Amino acid sequence: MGELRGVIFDVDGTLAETEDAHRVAFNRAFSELGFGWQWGRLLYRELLWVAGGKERLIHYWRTYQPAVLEREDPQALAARIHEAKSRHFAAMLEQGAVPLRPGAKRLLAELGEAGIRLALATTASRATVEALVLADLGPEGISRFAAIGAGDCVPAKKPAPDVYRWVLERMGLAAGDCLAIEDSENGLKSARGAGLEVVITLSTYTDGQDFRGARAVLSDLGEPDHPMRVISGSAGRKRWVDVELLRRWHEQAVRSEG
Ligand code: XBP
Ligand code: MG
Repeated sequence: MGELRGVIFDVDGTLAETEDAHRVAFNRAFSELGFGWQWGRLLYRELLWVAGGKERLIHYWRTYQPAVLEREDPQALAARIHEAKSRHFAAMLEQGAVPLRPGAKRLLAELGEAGIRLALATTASRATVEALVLADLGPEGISRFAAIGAGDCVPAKKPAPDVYRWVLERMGLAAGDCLAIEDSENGLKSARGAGLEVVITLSTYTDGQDFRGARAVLSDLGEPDHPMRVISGSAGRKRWVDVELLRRWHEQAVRSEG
């Protein structure tokens, strides 16, 4: 475990507060395809424990609409609805409905300038990720990431460690040379399972989850004019996350590893 050489960002809830847009996109897909289902915020908070939009649909039918499983092939129906949902989500992004969270754009730029490799590790589908990066980071955005682990690139989604292991392998880096930034308990478990130190930025749907094992839990990455709140861990006098603070947290991890 040496110097900090890579930072791996989760997408939904971390780079941007996307989940309510995903929820609305699911509801628009249900209406478009003639299904009477509508997911409210309370139900969606529960359904979000299942990572992956297609897996989430099948979980919903198993739990709340078992009759659907008797008359439809769940995989085929989930794929059909997810295609429509992803279209609605992309349309919302194009309208600028989902900006990056405080500090995300700034920190990505600072890390790039410091020569620290960037990657994304998400259970969202590749199409979803590409639409978000294009909308919020522009046409060159995708090329800034050394690796993008998304959706079905691994068989087991978060909280399984697979997507983080997949990304580390493609970055050509060891877990001990990197940090992960996440928003959810599932994401924390996934990254820790891959041996990564994790910094949590709480999001709308993940406050109150169990973040034991995180190096720090923050309200967000912060900006000079939008100081972060430190919920657990120590940021010293820092009021926003910058390269120096990430290096400090990484060094603390190196020292605690012995
Ligand atoms: C969050 C998810 C995703 C999104 C929906 O991913 O679990 O499934 O909710 O996106 P992460 P898709 O926090 O790991 O970025 O419908 O494309 O899966
Ligand atoms: Mg997330």
